[in-house]
Amino acid sequence: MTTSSPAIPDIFKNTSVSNALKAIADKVFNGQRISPEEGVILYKEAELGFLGTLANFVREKKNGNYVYFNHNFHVEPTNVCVYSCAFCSYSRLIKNADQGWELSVDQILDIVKTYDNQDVTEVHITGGVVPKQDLAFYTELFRKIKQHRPNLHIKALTPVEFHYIFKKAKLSYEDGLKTMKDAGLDSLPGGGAEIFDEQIREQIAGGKCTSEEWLTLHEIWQKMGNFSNATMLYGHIESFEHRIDHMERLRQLQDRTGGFNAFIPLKFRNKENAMAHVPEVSVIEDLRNYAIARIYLDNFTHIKAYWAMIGRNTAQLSLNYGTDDLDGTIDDTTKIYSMAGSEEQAPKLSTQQLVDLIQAVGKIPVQRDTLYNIVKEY
Ligand code: V47
Ligand code: SF4
Repeated sequence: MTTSSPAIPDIFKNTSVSNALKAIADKVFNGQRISPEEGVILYKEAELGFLGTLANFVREKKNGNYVYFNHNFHVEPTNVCVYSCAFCSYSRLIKNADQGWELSVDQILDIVKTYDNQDVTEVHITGGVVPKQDLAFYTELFRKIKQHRPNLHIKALTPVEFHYIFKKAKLSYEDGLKTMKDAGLDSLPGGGAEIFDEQIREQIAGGKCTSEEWLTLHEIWQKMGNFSNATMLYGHIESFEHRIDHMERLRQLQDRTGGFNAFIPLKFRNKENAMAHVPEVSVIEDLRNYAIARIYLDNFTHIKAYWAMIGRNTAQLSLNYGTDDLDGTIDDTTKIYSMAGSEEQAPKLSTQQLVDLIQAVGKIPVQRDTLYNIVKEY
């Protein structure tokens, strides 16, 4: 969907806006890509109103007034994990496995079957990393889900799990991903990206797949003709430069493949984890971050506000700061964010609640499937 280019709004001709910001606005309104240096200037200098105007312009060019959501549910096969990321409130170390859960293939299938009479289109499967949940486990699980419900889109696992599972199975990334796809895997969620800067990653998520490995796995998957999402964990010990570096690496990969559906900024929540002493950023910073992501990632069609993590009120506000997607109904099936201190302690929204929330800010609700095919416009 496209709209014609407007005249530069008067607020940007005002002398209180620096020449550097005016030059960035000029580029954005002319459909030109901004540089990493300009991205950092936006983080350091631009106020929220300025960013909102630019982000809205880009958003409307790409998605008009549409706001997308889907009917989905999550399955978290385990909250036990061989890793111990400092920001994670959810996982239990493998030595404390008795404090966690580890579902079997049949237990997961039973959860999937509880949705038999509901019009969900997607199951999102991800959780901790444990030796038992290996290649055989996931291929059996995907096959059984597809046998039971062939049209249910399986969005599952991240490079964190793939790297661990394929290494153990002595498979190359190519062969491993092909095996997963043959078993029924449809697309990849965006998790495990955290922050790509190697030094910060080592401090908050040391030991799991590297940034290079995360990007390589997505590149191979996408070059096989498939789609995936990308996330960025922000608002902890990273700098603005690190956020731009993260988005720059994604923008370059997207130029090569076009395989990312959506970018999902994830706000660091600080409850009951090893980084509880790090304060959370403000809602203003959340909105600025969404807007800069929308401006910077000119080759991503969708920016998702994941309401289970950010809370429905901030997610709703963000629709005027560049986001166009709210994820889905979720049905109270994820614990990752409630355990980390999200406002949403039992994340579940009905279609009507999502529709009302979107219409209240003057936008058009659109139910989609995982690949953004339109199911219904409201
Ligand atoms: O990689 C964990 C994040 C991610 C915390 O692709 C935390 O559609 C904030 O990737 N504070 C997993 N974030 C979830 C994820 C996701 C969620 C929704 C939709 C999609 C999609 C993907 O959750 C992890 C990590 O970055 N996370 N703990 C925390 N304390
Ligand atoms: Fe494990 Fe993922 Fe938590 Fe890290 S973020 S400890 S990989 S469950």
